[in-house]
Amino acid sequence: MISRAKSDALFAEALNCIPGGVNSPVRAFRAVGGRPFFVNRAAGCRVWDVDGNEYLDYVGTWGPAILGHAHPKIIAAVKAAADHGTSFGIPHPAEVTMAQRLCALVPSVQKVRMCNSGTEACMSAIRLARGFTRRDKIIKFDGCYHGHGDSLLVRAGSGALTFGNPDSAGVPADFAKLTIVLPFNDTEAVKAAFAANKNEIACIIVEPVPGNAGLYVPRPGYLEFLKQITAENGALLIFDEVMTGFRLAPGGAQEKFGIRPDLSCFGKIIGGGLPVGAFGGRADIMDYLAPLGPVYQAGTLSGNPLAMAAGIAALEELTGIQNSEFRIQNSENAYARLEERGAQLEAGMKDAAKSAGVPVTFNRCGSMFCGYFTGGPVHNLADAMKSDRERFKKFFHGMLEAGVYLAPSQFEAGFLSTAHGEADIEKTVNAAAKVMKTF
Ligand code: HOZ
Repeated sequence: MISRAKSDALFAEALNCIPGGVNSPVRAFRAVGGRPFFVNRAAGCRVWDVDGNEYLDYVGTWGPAILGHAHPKIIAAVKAAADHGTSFGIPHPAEVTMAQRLCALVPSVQKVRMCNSGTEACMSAIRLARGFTRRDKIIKFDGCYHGHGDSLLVRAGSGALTFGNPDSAGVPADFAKLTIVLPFNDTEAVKAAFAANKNEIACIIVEPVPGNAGLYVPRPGYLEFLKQITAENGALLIFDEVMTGFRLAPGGAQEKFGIRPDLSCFGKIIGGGLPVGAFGGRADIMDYLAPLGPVYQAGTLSGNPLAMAAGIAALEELTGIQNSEFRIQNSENAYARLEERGAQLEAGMKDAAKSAGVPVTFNRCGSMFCGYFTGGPVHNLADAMKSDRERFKKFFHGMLEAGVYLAPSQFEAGFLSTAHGEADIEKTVNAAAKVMKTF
């Protein structure tokens, strides 16, 4: 067993002054047992804990670290921005640059507003959809997680699901009543909901590739269907691309699948590791926001100069975007590299499971992935729940002992970065094969 004495001592202190010892529930390791390690530093695809142990990291700060940790261009951009001040609450040029880049990269985004987290982005997009349509009800999908806003913490994924509180205490029943929850990938359920709630549904919010109950992908035609049925019923389609944005393609899942939602929510990658969120879409809808329109939304730190600098540097490095014109770097196309590593990981994990005789369904979309300990396909939350979570716990701890850090819950996606090399994936797959052979 590797020693984590310093981490354990810090966690004991943390428990006295932070609820559960953590600032976000999944980090507490409660779904897998044991105690979290405390990180000292991170670089590329590796993190080091305060005891000096090294881990290959597949959490990537839950998605933002697509270029690996502490990317030199991002660090330099943040340092340079900090020299000019850390927050202004007054418009500054980097906000315009960021907005121009988001509009240039994401096909459906004509106007965009920055905020401070993915949660804020989704809350704000929902309010905007309700204000624009003058309707109150919304549709979300079982196991999708759109941050911790009241209307959205209903049958939610991520930590809410991990800890068995998909309907959080503290959300008034009257709010929850306005949220219609349906199974993902089921067209009939959506048709029935629109038929039963004529002219009452403001929007559908969906993670186009749900990554908060592990990872599963939309069936062919499903996202097109959502676009069509919302349009036919005067409702809006909101893509929550907090995870998938700039990850599955420069223009996110909407580019990959060729769909134009009415509104989209972003976070993670566009902050380059600093706290950030954004929501954007059709200009006529976005212009409903204050100060132009009647829907209020605001934030002291929105468009923060450090977050803008980090995010712009990340987007430039990842996509090659320059000014409002951009090019995808052909020589070292980051997305091709991510796909290559993803395919290597998928093939290796499937082989490892097969040779150990362990039923595993390995879902992957580009650089996002999840292995479920079940033999059957996983298309929705009900399928995901069939995974053997006792096996996942064993697997998680076995991998951690081998120096590979996976998300400490079955119901989170794994993330690859451009810093993961062939040898790193090979090491991971070999470790997985060894761990599974002990089952
Ligand atoms: N909600 C995040 C995963 N889907 C977890 C964030 C964190 O713990 O940092």
